[in-house]
Amino acid sequence: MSDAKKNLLLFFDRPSEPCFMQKGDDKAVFEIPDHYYPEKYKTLSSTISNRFGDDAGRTIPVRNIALPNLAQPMELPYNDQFSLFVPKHRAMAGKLIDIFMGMRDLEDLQSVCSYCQLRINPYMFNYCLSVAILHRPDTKGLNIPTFAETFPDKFMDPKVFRKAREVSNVVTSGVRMPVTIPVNYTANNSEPEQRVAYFREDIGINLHHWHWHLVYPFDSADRSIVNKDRRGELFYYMHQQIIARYNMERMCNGLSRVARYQNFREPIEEGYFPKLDSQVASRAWPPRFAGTTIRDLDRPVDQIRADVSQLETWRDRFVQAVETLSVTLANGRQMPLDEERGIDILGNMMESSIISPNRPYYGDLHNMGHVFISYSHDPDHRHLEQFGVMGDSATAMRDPVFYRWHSYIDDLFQLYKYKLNPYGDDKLDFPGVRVSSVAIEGAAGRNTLGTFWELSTVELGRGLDFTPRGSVLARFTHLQHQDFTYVIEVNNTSGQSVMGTVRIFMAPVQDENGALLSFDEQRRGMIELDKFTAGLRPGNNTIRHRSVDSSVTIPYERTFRDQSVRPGDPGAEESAEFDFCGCGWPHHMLVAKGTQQGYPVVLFAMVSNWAEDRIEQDLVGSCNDAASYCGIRDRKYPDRRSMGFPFDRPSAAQSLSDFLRPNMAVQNCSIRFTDTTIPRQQRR
Ligand code: CUO
Repeated sequence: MSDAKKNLLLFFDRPSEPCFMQKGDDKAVFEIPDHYYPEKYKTLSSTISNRFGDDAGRTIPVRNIALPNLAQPMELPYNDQFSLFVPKHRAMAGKLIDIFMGMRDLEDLQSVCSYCQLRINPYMFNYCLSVAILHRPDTKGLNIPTFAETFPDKFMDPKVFRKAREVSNVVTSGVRMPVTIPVNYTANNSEPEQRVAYFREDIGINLHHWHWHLVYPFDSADRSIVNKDRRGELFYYMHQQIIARYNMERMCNGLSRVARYQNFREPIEEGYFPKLDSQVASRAWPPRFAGTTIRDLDRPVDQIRADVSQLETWRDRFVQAVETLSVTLANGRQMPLDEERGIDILGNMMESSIISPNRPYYGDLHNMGHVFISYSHDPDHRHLEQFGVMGDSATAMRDPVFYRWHSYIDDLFQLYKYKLNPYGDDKLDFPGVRVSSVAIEGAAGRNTLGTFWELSTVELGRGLDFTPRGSVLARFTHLQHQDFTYVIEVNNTSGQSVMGTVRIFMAPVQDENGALLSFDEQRRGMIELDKFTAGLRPGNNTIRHRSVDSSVTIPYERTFRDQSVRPGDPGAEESAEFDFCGCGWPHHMLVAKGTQQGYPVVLFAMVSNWAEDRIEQDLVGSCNDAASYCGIRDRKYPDRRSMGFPFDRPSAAQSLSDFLRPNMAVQNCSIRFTDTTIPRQQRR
């Protein structure tokens, strides 16, 4: 790999330290042209380069180029928070992404990065550089560090960093002492919502969400970066699945399913106190008190002036489009919402991006909802406070209100789904293919899933600017489940070999009061666990498929990967697995927690006709093992059916067994939780 390419990664190392200081394990120093030094360092520039250059492991000469106009991205103060949901920030980031995308080669990109790194808000700089690396042809295969490594402050209790400072000089047998992140540190048991804090505050879940929004950005002059295959539908589906998962998690913990945030004039019941510090802003993230109502925003610093009534107007227009199955375009013409494209168009309208239809009319409902909620503690900036965790895709999922908001957003999408005709046999059945049973085998016993707490260790060294160089290990506890295998018995009576798509879902059986769920509620609570292709010989076939190969998740090692153990060069054969594909639900959260008595769930498997599902495309070199929620980079979504098929539409069936066709099977299972904590290393 060329040095210029590899050197780009140094910009992620100790992100708020200037790039003329030593970076990376080999103490590399960028030798920048004199006029790149910001004013405050200028008089010192020769001293600086001597000071950091003398014992540098290597120096990287930076090309002197004619710099582009950076005025717009530089408007965001260096120490402020950065939010993709804030329109002004979005526009600035879009501009900077375009600048990075437009650099004619890697040397020029490196040069403009070195200039920007010294001036531009570190969060925004990192976001834009990540998007550019993901989308430039000449940076393909470059493996950007996970966000938790670069900015661990967005994911962890700040006490960790104080302790990290303390222990960073204490070395035991060559390894620093790990710092332990406490469990359940944001509230005590008087707050019922705390029972699902392990889900909301899971580092892997928050990384997934951040990554998803990184892979699907909404602003750029280069439409191809935004206009990805079925992007709007994926926005709907990935967030719908988050809600389905959260609801099951809540019911496992004796809580009701999440209540929607649908009346913008009413207070939000619960508060949230994030207990996170921003290292860049040197500030604590603001809390939201219980009973807070969103108010009209007037924050000149963020160029935001918006009334709550605007949200209502946008909502009404969205609903009107759904009711009439038609979108009013800017030129006054109507665009129908048909079965093929409808949900995708609505998804783009709701999330709102440069590919949304008639943005001035349909507005920016989802993003501005995040903005209103995240400024509800200081809507007119009189207290000079920045936005709360709902304003940042890396932290939003920590807050209970995230789920209230997205539950409402999901309801608006469901209004549309209820307008569609139920699937008929022609779509559901696969004549000649009969699924006689589905079962789970694993250490917890047949048709039982075992869950427990696991104690893991992550490396934070790269993101901690204040510690002496080297490794800082943080130890934290998260949910985990025992590996298991799906066993599906299929009879192929067609007389010839065929290919099938196996679709596996899981849903709750009872509601929060112990009553059986109606089929419609159960359908909406279906959680996708896996989807894969299987060849079926004539006669009986036993399909065995391991849980660790789920199309929904990425392996634990990828969520929390340590770059230093990466094999080979990016793009090289041996490192293909390790290459950048950080989007994907974290595998340790595949299964809900369950209960100690055993939480009843139903497992569903169907085999659909692959000849009708398939998308012809070359997947070589792509990262495609977590496609269900993330799609595949630069490729089409690898399934022709609607996302969530066959449960994305209402059905006339009264129960799941009514719904079943011969190519489907169900199995009652239970999730049994054991309240023990097992160190990850011991399990391997
Ligand atoms: Cu992912 Cu609201 O879209 O946070």
